[in-house]
Amino acid sequence: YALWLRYAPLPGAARAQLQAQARTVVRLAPASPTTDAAMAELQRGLAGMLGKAPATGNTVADGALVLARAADLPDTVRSSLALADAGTEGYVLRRTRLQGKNVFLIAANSDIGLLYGSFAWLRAAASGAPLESASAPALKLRVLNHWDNPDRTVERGYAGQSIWDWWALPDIVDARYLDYARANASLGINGTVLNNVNAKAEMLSPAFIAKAAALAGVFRPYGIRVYLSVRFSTPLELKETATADPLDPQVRAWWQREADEIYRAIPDFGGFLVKANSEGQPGPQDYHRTHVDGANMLAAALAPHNGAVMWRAFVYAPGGTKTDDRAKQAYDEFKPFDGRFAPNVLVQVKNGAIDFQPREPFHPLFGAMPRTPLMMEFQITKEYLGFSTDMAYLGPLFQETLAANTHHGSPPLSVADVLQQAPGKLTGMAGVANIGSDRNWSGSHFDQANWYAFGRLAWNPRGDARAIADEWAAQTFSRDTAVRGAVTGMMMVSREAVVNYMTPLGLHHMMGTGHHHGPAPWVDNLERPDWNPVYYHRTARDGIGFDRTATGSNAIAQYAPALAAQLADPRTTPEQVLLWFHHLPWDYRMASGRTLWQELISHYDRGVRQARDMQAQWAALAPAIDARRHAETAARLQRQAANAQLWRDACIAYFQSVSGLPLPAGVAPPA
Ligand code: GCW
Repeated sequence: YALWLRYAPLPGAARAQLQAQARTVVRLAPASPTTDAAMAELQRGLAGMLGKAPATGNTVADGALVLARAADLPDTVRSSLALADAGTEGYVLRRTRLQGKNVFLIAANSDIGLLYGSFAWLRAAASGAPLESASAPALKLRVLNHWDNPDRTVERGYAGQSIWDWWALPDIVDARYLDYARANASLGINGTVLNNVNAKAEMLSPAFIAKAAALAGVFRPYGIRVYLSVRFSTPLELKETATADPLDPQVRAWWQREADEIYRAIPDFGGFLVKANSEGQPGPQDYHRTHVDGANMLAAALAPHNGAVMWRAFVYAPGGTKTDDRAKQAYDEFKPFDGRFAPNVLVQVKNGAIDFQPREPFHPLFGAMPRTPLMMEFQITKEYLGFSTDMAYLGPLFQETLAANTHHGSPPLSVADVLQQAPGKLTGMAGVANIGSDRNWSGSHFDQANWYAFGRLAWNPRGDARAIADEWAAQTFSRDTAVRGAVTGMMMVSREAVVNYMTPLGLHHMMGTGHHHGPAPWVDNLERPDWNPVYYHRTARDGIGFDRTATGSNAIAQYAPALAAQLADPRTTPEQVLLWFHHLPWDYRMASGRTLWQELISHYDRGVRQARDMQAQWAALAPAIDARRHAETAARLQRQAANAQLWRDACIAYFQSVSGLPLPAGVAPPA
């Protein structure tokens, strides 16, 4: 339950060292709900790590840990800190002399900076990192997207029910909401969309706004703003208007009134997230209007209150007939509107033009809309990566996407650069939450790391997945080098293992229909062609893979010319996405010298071995991990090893059933 905020007792030497840095905790900044929260967290953390909470006060003494805003410091100290770089949310952690005393200073320009600085100081103390540092977030909106429904079910949630107890709110406010706020603030997450993008009109009823306002009250001291997903046809469904046409004056007036009402209840309300004209959701196209018409109407309603619209680019046509390749639709629909969205609109682009697969190439919209703020949407919940049963640490997946070279711009921009591209404009990153009512919050202990990694990378999209895993493991399991090293090692392999045993070499969308767990590459009879796995892998007698070059759907043309040229040729296409872009014969020669068929089998086999290795590595950690968390993880790893084998055997048997190929020499048939 404690997540990474366990504040476990430190070993002797480290304890003495830390004690010397925090003999007392002194607040020079004025009291406020946010600095109260910082003081409380420092007290809690130090009590845990040192065995005893230090005294607090406002007198500077040697060995004090001091919380101070720029305005609270003498000029000489202030000017030595380079606080300008900290901006409105960053912090500086520095040993210094203050009023003639040796102190450790947590300094910032704002109260929220002090809270973030306090969490950073505690993180460093708990994980044994250097206490001195300075940091500021690279993106403005760092937001969780809950896919939580008013009935407390969670779409693609694997951690129990929604943590929002809608029925009890607003009168009964669960203490857990405060821990939720602490955990998010510890990472710098500063927004939360409370409800599912497949939104219900009732979310905008006065009753729900009051519930959202109660949550906003808990989150406010922690710098977290509340947002809501809205259903585009809300006024029509609530029978307040005769249409939901975004250019209809009555509809526009309704949204304006609605926004005003929300802001009366929640003065710092963040804004709206919208899924429109996608998977059957209503939207402006129902009225022959555009995404721009729809987004800008909502933006106009929110603008007087400084609210933002996050308009999703995850769209695909009903019937699957609009284009020959679902991967192309978002680009086709949005690229022409570059520069036409209101300044308080961000276009939220899903990671992957298909759908949060274990591996997808980065979305071609990144870099293609230089005049529009684009927001990244990652999925933290593991819809396609084995739910919360299989271990898959997503840090490497997020990092791979953020670091990808778009080949747009000069010098060429990475995806992370694109997210930061629009100076003075809104920037952001969203993560579809994996949080639920389970005692461990995320369905499994290791899934907590995915929430953690998302938050750390939303703060710094250039962060390193391994360093983040190590830092998480140190706080969550043990500071011991061998233990955290072993845990980090497993984590760093886990996502690639999943790719290997599910969808290696660029294969995608072969998961079981509807639930998306387990293999179902053979499914070909769903009501929409682009829901069928066979649509994506195109296994045939002659070969396998989706031709997205000029001889096929030509989706590669949506990338910058230099990248498109590279992807046009299988020889210059990275093998890890080879079958995403090419349909190739079974005897195609891979870089290893093996045939494609052999290589495919070796990936599946490697995935199975990696899953078994993780199981063995975890078993060896038994003496170092508490029995309960060890057993709960061991059970999942055992299931994962079985799952990996099922995937391998099912996929290979299926490929054989179509290709007629025997297993290559030297490969033993499954036991
Ligand atoms: O493909 C999908 C998921 C849906 C989800 C949708 C989306 C919220 O399977 O469950 O709906 O993506 O991202 O809108």
